[in-house]
Amino acid sequence: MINVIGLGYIGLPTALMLASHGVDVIGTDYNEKLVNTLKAGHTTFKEDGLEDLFQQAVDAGIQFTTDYQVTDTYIVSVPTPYDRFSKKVDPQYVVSAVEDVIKVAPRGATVVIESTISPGTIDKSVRPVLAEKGRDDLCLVHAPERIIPGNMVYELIHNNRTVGADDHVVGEKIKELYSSFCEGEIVVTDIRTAEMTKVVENTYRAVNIAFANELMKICHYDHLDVYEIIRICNMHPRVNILQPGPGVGGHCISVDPWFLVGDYPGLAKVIDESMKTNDAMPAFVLHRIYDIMKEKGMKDLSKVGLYGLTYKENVDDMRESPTLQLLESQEKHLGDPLKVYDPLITEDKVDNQYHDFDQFLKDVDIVVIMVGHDELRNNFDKLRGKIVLDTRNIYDGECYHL
Ligand code: SAJ
Repeated sequence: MINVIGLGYIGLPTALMLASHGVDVIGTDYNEKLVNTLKAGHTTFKEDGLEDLFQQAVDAGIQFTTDYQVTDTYIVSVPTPYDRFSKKVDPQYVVSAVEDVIKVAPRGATVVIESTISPGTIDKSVRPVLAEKGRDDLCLVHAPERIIPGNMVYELIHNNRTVGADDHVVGEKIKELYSSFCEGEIVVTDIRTAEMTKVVENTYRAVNIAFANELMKICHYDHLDVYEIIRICNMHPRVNILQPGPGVGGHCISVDPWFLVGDYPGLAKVIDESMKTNDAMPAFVLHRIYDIMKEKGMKDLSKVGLYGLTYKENVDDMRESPTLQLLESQEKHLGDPLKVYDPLITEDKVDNQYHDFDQFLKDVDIVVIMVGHDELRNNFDKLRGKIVLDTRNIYDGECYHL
């Protein structure tokens, strides 16, 4: 039996995937409300294919509980927040999950950490816990997840994976476990290499997006079309530039690269600048809004509406969302709060939030496209007659760009 600890964005789909592929799974989370929701037969967030997968796992006998189980394999997928000041990873949830596992784990059990951690975290924060409790018999593995919100179920099956282990035999055993559902290649390596690869993958993307954002500013300054330039450059066989945007959100690309800056401050210079470039994008969008208002002779900020609150299209996840960052930076200017609408955020999360697209459009003159949800792409005709600032380069009508 596998005990999956932490039933959030990564732990839940992983537990469901294992269960629906014939593995005996018990999912544990300390959040009683979440466990009760799952027990009542409901998923806790929206994701393509998750409902079906949930049903298959339930039919296969998956169980949910707040208790840690006595078993030979644990998969820990709890959050790893970062300290905004030091930029370092905060491993408190991983450490406390491991402490709880230690209390029940039989001798020789394997503890797989899936949570993203900065290079060296297992040596610095997890091994000392095992040593202190006299549990060096436990086998440690780091198997970082790689799935992208919005396409998680597909990617769980098709992505390649990395498994880092102290002991190659244990690594191979865990590789076999993931092979129950993963059709991609699974590389077995050591723990420090696995830790580093995960953070490097997200850093590569963050630096590439920062490059695109910088190109956008250069092109904006010189009245060039950055999207056309990137499109043409990407026709070169060895060039693949990502897209500029209103900022970088989510719990990965906007967070993980800071671990490298925090741990290697004198060395991670390109990464540091890239993160600052991306973090400055929401304020840049705000400046563009002010420019447009000035050009149109408008003074009333309450006539400006932001479309989209999530960190990217077609997910209901608001973590580190550029829209939230923009609102935060606007508050500092003490202006009237901007209006906001997102079809995927049904609860009230910010001031002046709308839950009806038509009412939102009725009340604003400027629409800022922050997120390209399908709802918007299918309703572009509703934007006709509005002043549109499109930060995602998706709108087919006349509009402003970044
Ligand atoms: N973004 C841009 N321009 C682009 C692409 C993205 O501005 O060209 C923005 C998005 O709008 C969003 C942010 O970047 O705000 C991040 O979105 P994303 O879709 O690029 O990535 P995430 O954070 O949803 O998922 C990433 C993935 N990592 C990589 O592609 C290297 C995923 O595979 C990881 O599993 C995930 O991070 C994670 O958990 O680490």
